[in-house]
Amino acid sequence: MWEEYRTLKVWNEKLMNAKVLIKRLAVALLIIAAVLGGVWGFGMIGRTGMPREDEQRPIILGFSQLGSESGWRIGNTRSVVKAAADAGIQLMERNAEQKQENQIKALRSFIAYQVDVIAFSPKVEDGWDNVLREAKEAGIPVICSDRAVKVADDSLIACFVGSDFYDQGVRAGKFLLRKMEGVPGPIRIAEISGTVDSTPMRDRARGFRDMIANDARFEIVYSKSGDFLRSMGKEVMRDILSTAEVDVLYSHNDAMTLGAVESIEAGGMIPGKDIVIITVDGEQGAIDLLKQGKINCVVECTPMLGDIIMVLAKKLVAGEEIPRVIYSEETMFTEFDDNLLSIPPRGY
Ligand code: GYE
Repeated sequence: MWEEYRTLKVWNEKLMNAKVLIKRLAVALLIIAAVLGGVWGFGMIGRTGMPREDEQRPIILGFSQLGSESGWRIGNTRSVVKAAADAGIQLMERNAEQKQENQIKALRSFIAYQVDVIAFSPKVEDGWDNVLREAKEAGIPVICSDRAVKVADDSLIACFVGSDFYDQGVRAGKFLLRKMEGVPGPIRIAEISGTVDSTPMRDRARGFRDMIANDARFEIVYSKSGDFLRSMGKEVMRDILSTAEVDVLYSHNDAMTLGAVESIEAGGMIPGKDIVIITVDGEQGAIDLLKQGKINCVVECTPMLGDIIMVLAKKLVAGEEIPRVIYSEETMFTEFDDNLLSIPPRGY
């Protein structure tokens, strides 16, 4: 019986020691959790749990691309992907196939993943307030690249980087004024506009109209959206030729213009001669037609925004000040240029 008692006593002691050990372990774990919680609270660790200031962990950039509707868009995506690789930035790229709801989903997935920065090309200007507020609440800065948004609170966006679309419209108008010097009116214009409610569509239309507004010879007799698609450009031009007499085509992007030229030729007319053609973007296909005299003016809009986006992303993560708006340097190519044939390859 003593023996049993001693054994029991030994087991009891062992049990007690084990209990003490477990308690100590629990306390230690609690302390570690508290310390980690504190560190997290003060943001000393990046959103993916690794020390952000530790160069080991690359910046994570969530990029929502709106689609692949034109050579311009494909060139833009390629520019962002290459620039991220060159800058050592980890890129999460989502293609929204032209749907705003897909872009909103993509932005929400970036917020859930806790990326360091978001950049996106908003298909249209309106309808972003809620998701951008969520990004702000998550402490994730957002760059608008290529197209802009209209939001109630400007602080939801860190900056806009892209083209001055209004100025592109103005330059298109300036070319037309020069082209039509001494030509009696009426001069009937057809416009194939871009994606409805997108910044390039709104501002290219406004800049062009403001430039020709004071010249009574000009009349816009037809205007319809081709959604920046070649197929739609072809279709809308067919409709123009069957419904209106026009002297000038103002097309908001080269993809639609290439489609429109097909319809003009199919209609037995000579593009660039029977109908003066003004287009925007500067894709290789349009420059080639300009060199052939089938297009009269190409207003440049560069898709090469990748490098500047990476510079801005690094500055934002470092907490540095950045400009609210950064416009690309751009030019235009017209039939009046002497060196048309020596325009170097466009790369998109
Ligand atoms: O002009 C067009 C593309 O947002 C500037 O979108 C861009 C426009 C570009 O589909 O080709």
